Amino acid sequence: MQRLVPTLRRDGVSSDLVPVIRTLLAATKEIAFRVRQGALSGVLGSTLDENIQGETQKQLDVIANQLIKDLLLEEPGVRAIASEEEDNAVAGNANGKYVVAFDPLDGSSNIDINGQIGTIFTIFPALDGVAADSDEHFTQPGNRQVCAGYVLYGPSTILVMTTGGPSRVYTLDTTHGSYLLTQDQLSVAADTQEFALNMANQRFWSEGFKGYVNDLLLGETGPRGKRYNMRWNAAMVGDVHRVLTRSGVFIYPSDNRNPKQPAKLRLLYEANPMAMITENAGGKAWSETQRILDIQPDALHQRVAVIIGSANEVDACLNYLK
Ligand code: AFP
Repeated sequence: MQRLVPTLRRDGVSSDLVPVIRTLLAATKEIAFRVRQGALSGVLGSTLDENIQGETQKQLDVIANQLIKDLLLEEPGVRAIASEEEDNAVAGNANGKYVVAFDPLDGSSNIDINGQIGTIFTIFPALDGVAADSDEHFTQPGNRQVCAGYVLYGPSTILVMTTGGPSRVYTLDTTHGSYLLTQDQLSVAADTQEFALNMANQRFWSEGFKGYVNDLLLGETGPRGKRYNMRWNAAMVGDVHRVLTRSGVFIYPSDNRNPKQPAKLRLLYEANPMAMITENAGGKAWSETQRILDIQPDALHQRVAVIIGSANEVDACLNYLK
């Protein structure tokens, strides 16, 4: 089985970018270890406890953020980082060529139930002439990403990543601490009979979206003419991984629960990387009115609606929203 670095070389990844990816993934290996320790992770001593000044017991999501942040800020190729857990961009090396954004522990409510959780990340080129700590580095549209990936901490630890070419799957070999290529190319079927969305929000949806879901539920007796099944993990990383593996559509639509927050998921470190991975696996990723990767961000923690997965199902959903 091929290791990560030879695979990156085969994909023509720049020699400046490889160490940035390796550093990021080194942090995920430590997180994977912490996740496996579960409730013990906050009480067993390790080098991490020394790194986080004075804190010996931390929530896993705080630990995950600190780990990725600490390692990336020491990596010479990183100009800045942004995280779901940080209000603003944090400066790294002023000469670094890349900026990295991440959701350190997606699906954090699943920590307590021993369910699926993950890390989602994206890498952009740093902008010339822009201060290292400026949020501006992170307001580039997703079509400028040079790498997008997620690590799913499930029964095994899986990395799904694209550097512009195919979306590839690696599995963490815990005996040697290496990510090994286990699926050369993900490919999402265009059609599906599976959807993932939080049905509890139904009354807050637009009429168009209600109509779409209503027709899914009618199954073979309705206009869609086939029976659908539903799955919901409460962790985007797990739901999107299932969609990419078995086909399906993952949707978090806009809603009117809170007028100040019409959508839930974050563009920078959730929607954009998942959109690039999905498109490079042959799927489709839209917000309600445009391709996610073409959205021009106006804020670091901007939220967007997402419709991601099997291309024909994404199109079918979009038809109801016109
Ligand atoms: P947290 O990681 O902040 O708990 O949120 C996870 C998430 O943003 C995304 O991964 C899930 O798809 C979504 O929230 C689940 O949201 P619901 O609370 O509506 O189930």
